[in-house]
Amino acid sequence: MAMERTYLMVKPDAVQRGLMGEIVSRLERKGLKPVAMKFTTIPREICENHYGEHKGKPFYPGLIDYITCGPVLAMVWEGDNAISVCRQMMGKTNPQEAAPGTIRGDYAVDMGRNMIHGSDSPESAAREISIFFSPEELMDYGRSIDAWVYE
Ligand code: IDP
Ligand code: MG
Repeated sequence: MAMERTYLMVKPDAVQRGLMGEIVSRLERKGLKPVAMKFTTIPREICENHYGEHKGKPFYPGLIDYITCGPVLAMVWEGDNAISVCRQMMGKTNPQEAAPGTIRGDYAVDMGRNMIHGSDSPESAAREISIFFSPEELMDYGRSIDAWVYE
């Protein structure tokens, strides 16, 4: 098994639309384990750091405005191959191309209002987790149900 941690973030549009619980619920029902959560409005400089790879792209200013416009739910989730499992649950970046059954496929229609962020590699997961959480905010605990989630 490849136990991984990934940084996920319910974006401001999903918070405003009352869909935080829906997203957390899907992740829980999948069998993933919550490691950290924080309801917070992201300062601009931190958002610019988080999305540094997109600096200079045409959508970048709008992206920073969007993500900093209101509270987000910053989260860390753990599971076997959690990074790719969560990317699959999110669906493609463009919600119009995201498959039904995915979060973006079921709830969004616009690339600039696509509900959720998820790390795309172990390197970006480690980087993003460290931007939003200190080590002591990451909960280390066991769950008896994991014997029924993993063989
Ligand atoms: P991802 O969120 O699926 O990893 P990225 O390519 O990393 O997609 O883009 C980061 C975020 O920037 C997207 O989730 C979306 O909110 C926004 N974004 C990307 N491309 C566009 C675009 O062409 N128009 C508007 N927003 C975009
Ligand atoms: Mg990305």
